[in-house]
Order: sequence, then structure tokens, then C-alpha cells
Amino acid sequence: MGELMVEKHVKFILAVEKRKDDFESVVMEHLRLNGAYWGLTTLDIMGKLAAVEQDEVISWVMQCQHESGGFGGNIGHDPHVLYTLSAIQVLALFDKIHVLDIDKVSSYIAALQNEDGSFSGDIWGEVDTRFSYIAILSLALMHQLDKVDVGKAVKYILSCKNVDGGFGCTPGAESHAGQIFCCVAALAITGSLHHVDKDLLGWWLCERQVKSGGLNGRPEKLPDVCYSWWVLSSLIMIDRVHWIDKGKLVKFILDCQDKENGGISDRPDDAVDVFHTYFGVAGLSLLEYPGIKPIDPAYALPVDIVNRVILGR
Ligand code: GRG
Ligand code: ZN
Repeated sequence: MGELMVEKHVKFILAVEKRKDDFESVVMEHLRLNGAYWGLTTLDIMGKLAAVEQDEVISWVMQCQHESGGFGGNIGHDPHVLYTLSAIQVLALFDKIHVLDIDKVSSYIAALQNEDGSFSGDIWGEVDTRFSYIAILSLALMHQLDKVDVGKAVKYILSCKNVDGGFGCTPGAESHAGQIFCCVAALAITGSLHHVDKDLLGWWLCERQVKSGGLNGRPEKLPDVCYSWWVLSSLIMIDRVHWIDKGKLVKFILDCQDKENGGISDRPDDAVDVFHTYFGVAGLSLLEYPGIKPIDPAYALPVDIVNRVILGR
């Protein structure tokens, strides 16, 4: 089945970080801060973060901040809670959270909580359990969870729970692995996992594994490497990861590598991108693949970083 081509993936990620003018970069420009988080976290768990110009990255991240306190996806872009999280995560990787005006950034996020406990992604108001996770994780990384009503936030997430044990983006919406990850991780961070029926949800999640060993995000859908993150991290958080065939999933991920030019795709022989490269390598980290640093399934950051930021050690 081959092995993880670490050096090739490092080269691929560094090239993506540098390429600013080609087609992919133009299309993805608004996602750059988010892409930087995926790329840099992948480098870090492969032990290669030192390959990037830290000062350059931090200076660019800080230029993405808006006067409201939130961050945009690139310099001059409108702020959104997703890019604000990416900024905090990138700074955490470099042990530089202290460069932030914590009060300003956390106030921006806290103001996005709605009366029912849900969170909007930005001032335009779209509500989604993704934003509950993003807000809770951002505030937790800054030790500012007391700025919001955590009880109401948890209550809203639980109102998005379905009879199949999964979670959707809003109350009544279909269960989807990405949304399940967000809700389970938010519950884990707030110490509320006892509200989850672990056997029922674990059953739904382990049924995501298909013949090839890959995981899909919903019944009848195609497998995709990104669910090696969304599904696997959820299974780990509820202690049911032994319900899937880990060896077959490792093989599926390794089969999605571009062995010549580096990078990982959503499924074998598709085009690679930096997101699926993260999902593949982070999935292997969750599967305890040798030589890869452990990543925390709820905080989506390397375990050593979480220990430093959250536990202060
Ligand atoms: C820090 C890990 C971390 C996350 C930040 C962005 C985010 C928070 C969470 C996104 C969660 C989510 C909804 C993921 C799913 C993304 C995805 C692959 C959607 C595709 O859905 P469909 O229905 O594709 O288009 P399928 O696979 O069902 O065919
Ligand atoms: Zn995908």
C-alpha cells in the first residue's frame, strides 16, 4: 500500500503557500487564512513547521484583522468567525496568541451569539452549528468562554440533534458528518459529551465506512478523505473508533496521495489540494500512523500545542 510521502507533501504545501498569482490562488484568495491554517497544521504534525518564514506569516495574519476585532480571509476582506478562528490557530501554532488584543477579538466573537444560544458567522447573520463550534473553540483557545452563555450554546447544539443520533446545521436539518464533528467537538470542549448517545451516534458514524476502506459523510454518498477527519475525530471523541477497520482506512488515505508531486486528494486519482492533504495527514495522525505527531480531535491542533495553550504546560 506504500507509505506516507512526507517530503513530497511538505514541498507541495510550501509551494501552495508561496503561489499567489495562479488560477487556484485567485479562486481561493478569500480562503487564504483558512488555507494557511490547514497547511501549517499539516506541516507541524509532520514535524516540518520550521520550513516556513514565521515572522512573515504572523505579520500577514495580523494584517487580515479588521477594526471590529474579527479577521478576514485575506488583507482587506470582511471579517468572519471562521477566519478569526484560523488566525488564532495559526498564532497558536507559533506560540504567539499573546500578540492578539484578546479582549477585542473575544468581544467580536461574543457579539455573534444570538438570543437562542446559536451563533452567526458574521454580521450578515447566517446561523449554523459550524459557527457554534468555531466560536466556542476560538474563545476556549483565548480562555474567554465566560464571555458567552455556554449553557444556551449547548442547548442550541442539542436542539440540532436528530433521532439517528447525529446532528445537522440547524434544528430539523439532516445529519451530516461535518456537522456532527462540529457539534460533538463543541460539546467535548464545553464538557457536555454526556448529552450524546454514544452507541447510537457511534453506529451511524461507523456505517460511514465503505468497501474501499474510505469513509463517506452521509448514507449512499461517495467516500472522501476529508471524512477521515470529520468522522474519525467524532468516533474518537465518543470512544467508538474501534468500530471501524483502521487498517483499511489507512490504506484508502495512502492511495489518495499524488506520489509524484505530493498532496492528497478526496479519492484515488483525483486532483490534490491543501485541504484534503490536511484531512489525510490529520486522519493518519488520529490513526496513530508512525512518525506523525498526535492531533487533538476536538481542538484540531497538535496535542502539544493544546497542552501549552489550554493547560499552560
Ligand atoms: C478547525 C477542523 C476545523 C474546522 C473549522 C469549517 C468548519 C470548522 C467545519 C466544517 C464542517 C463541515 C460542514 C464539513 C463538511 C464539508 C463537506 C465535505 C461538505 C460536502 O457536503 P456535500 O453534501 O458532499 O456536498 P457529500 O460528501 O455529502 O457528497
Ligand atoms: Zn472532501
